[in-house]
Amino acid sequence: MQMKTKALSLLLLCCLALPLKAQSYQPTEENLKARQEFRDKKFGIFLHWGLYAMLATGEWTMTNNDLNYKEYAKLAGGFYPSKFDAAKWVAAIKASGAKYITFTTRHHEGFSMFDTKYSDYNIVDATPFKRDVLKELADECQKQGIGLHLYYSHIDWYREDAVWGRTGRGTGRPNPEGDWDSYYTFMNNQLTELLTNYGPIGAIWFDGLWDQDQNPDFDWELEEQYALIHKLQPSCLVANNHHSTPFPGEDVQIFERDLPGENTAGLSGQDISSLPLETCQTMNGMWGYKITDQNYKSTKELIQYLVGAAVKDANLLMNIGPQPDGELPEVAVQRLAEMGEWMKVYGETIYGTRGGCVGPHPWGGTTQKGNKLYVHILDLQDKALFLPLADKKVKKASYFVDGKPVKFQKNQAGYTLLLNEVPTDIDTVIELELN
Ligand code: H79
Repeated sequence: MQMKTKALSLLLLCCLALPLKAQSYQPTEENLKARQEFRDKKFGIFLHWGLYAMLATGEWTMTNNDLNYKEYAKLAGGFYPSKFDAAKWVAAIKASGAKYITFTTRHHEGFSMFDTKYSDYNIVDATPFKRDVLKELADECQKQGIGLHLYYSHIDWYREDAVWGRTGRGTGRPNPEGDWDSYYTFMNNQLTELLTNYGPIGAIWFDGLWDQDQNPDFDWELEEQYALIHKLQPSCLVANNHHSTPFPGEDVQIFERDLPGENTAGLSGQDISSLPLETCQTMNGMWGYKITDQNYKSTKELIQYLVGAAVKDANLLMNIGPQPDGELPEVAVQRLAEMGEWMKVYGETIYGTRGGCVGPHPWGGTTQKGNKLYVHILDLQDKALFLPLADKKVKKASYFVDGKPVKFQKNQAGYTLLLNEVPTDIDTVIELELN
């Protein structure tokens, strides 16, 4: 009997403690401010760069081809990206109108693209290049006024202390069990370096948690790790690409290869939270440099994807895989420039906005800033466009690009815009002034 009571009270305690623990994260004022600033930025560029660039078949080559970890590591001895120029990268990215760069400091291959004390398997100690590319990038970002976010993999196909999950099982390491305490300490040591030596970091972007999807009880000890990040830089946002709704301690919800609410890639069935949203997407079909992949999305597709994200209240993090010689692919640089031309004209209808009161539709959607509602028409085979704005009063409607008036009619259900012609632009933006 006593045993039973004891067990019951223990159960009760657990039930009480669980939600308490889940609610323990209270973002600071600085963090909340950083979230709003992040939302305002709307557009970032993702850079996937590591030793895998040399093999030119994407960042998953090591596990996909079961490459031996000791053989793979020899790539480092030949890594000399002679054309790397952080100033050139940052300038090309800035020209696109992107407001931040997310850089892979250490991807699943396990190679650190920064100067770290905690492993010699890094770009300074293991390559003839010997330069801390992250430091050069961070300094340039500061100089040219663009944010820097850091991708950090939770999994590692090289380290012997990393616990095996679904991937990286064929790289020849001796022990599937790894040594979690050792690996966890290593990660936190590196995170401390990243948040100490490179100036203000906008976000830490984790990836790899899905690798333990067959072992749902695996304890990644995230809350302590997240707390460390928030302690070191309170305004640094924590994001984790775990393909689930956010966990306590996270400040951003990530989507991979799909806009929130869509799931064409099969990674995004999760509910949408109230946190700032970010969708990452590839500019061709691969994250890391892939020599045979010239299948770049057109500038029109890229702009429409960015607008599609904005009307869904999400940021777009568009990826580029730099080449092994240190340059950004020429096609990517061209796309950046063309997106930038568009953003110079239309940026006002994107930056600093939130998803508008008319939600996403097959024809497009809206963004909103104060009493301005921007109607983004991406695909409409009609001159009339109905907007369900029954509870709003539209004072004025005009083409954003030249200010020319747009006629409109009101009925009980809302407003119908009467355009001069069927829209053919990448994005025909109509600015509505609401009362
Ligand atoms: O860094 C880029 C990719 O290398 C990494 N995330 C982006 C940003 C990534 N690659 N693939 N994925 C993420 C998708 C993961 C797919 C999964 Fe699975 C399908 C995870 C769980 C099911 C692959 C198959 C891993 C486990 C099973």
